Amino acid sequence: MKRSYISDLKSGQKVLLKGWVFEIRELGKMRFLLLRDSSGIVQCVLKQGSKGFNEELTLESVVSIKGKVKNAKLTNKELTLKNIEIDISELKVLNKAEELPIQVNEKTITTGLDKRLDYRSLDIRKPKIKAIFKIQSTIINTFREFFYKEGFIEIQPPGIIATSTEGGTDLFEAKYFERKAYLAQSPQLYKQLGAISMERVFSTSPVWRAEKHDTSRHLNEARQMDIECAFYNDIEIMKWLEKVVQNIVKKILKDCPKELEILELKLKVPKAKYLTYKKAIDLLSRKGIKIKYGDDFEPKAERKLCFLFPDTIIFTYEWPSELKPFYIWPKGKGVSGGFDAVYGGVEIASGGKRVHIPDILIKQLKSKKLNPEDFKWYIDAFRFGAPEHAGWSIGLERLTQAILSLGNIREGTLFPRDRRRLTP
Ligand code: AMO
Repeated sequence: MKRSYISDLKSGQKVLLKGWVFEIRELGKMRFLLLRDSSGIVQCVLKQGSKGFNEELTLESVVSIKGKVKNAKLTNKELTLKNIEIDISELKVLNKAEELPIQVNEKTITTGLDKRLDYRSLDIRKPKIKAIFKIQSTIINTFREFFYKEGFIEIQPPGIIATSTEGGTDLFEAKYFERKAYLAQSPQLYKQLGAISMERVFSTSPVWRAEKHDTSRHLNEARQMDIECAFYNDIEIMKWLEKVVQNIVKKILKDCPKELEILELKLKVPKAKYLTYKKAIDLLSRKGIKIKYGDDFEPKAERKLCFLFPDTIIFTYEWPSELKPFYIWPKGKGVSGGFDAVYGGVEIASGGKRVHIPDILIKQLKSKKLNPEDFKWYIDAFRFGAPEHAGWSIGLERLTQAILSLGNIREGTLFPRDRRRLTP
């Protein structure tokens, strides 16, 4: 008999189901269990006399069930199919689960995040948690599809690098035969070389940052969704970010209504607001945030911007050069072609127009106290016909956090890596 999935069940069918035991209720001569597979949850009824009635059942055991689909009217099980149940003719325990260290079927999640992360493979069985990762999968897939359709080439940048890109202090060192190497902090330099040669490129890649932050917004391993585009400037490239984030939210609304319901979220396709860094500083100071020209945005300032412009991606552009990395184009008078984007209370992306002139690049590196010799391969690449170009990077976990209003970025990270956590 071919296996059926719970979401495909129709009344009257004889079916074989496989899945996990989500809930058990014993009522003397009847045993009710909720069976969960990747497509849903269904109530199954096991009557005395049916094959397998005497099997020892534990929560999360893997079972196979043969039975008939019957009409039913279930009211109280929000996640369970409401109009049908399974009359079991045979139940087999395929792999019995031991006593669970965390509860999978808790109605509201009360187990602490740390403990849940210790047993993450159980945690992600919870419909609420699985919903987060279904949506995250929709986010990254929509990003890919969007730029692929726009004629961008997906590139695979290296994960082991020789020099820092985002500042020297937060690199993880690795032994590379006789030399020292680092884990990539970003695909930055490589996507630029991709763009000056292939014009439009994108990538989705893990990045590693040895930042000592222990915050609800920082990870030591994150995933970035990057684009880089030749013949574009900072202003033009921001539009791509606006469009793709709007598309991502539209796609979630279309493809994940069940997940949004489970997460009790009402999403809106965001608008976009563009402010120069200077205007943003003026506005924030007028609204009571202690900030002056030359300051980075503290989390409080980012949250304030999001409060002032709800359901909006807020772009702040023309940041001071001193606050941006060496590869960001200097527009003059200390102003750069660098920008940030905040949404849902957090910074989700940053980017800008790049330096494509070797002499300016050398000057910028020196001004950031970096040694141009270390970047020779990169600088030299711009000597052989390099167009102006621009790009940006969205943090996947940050965007998940923003869209789903997650209090902690770890909630949107399958197996987070932070200062204290290297397993599971
Ligand atoms: P930046 O360092 O701002 O820029 O990173 C871009 C985006 O990546 C995410 N991100 C992080 N997410 C979680 N934990 C972290 N520690 C972390 N660090 C970064 C954020 C951030 O906005 N190369 C440039 C981008 C470019 O100019 O194209 C860069 O990496 O969402």
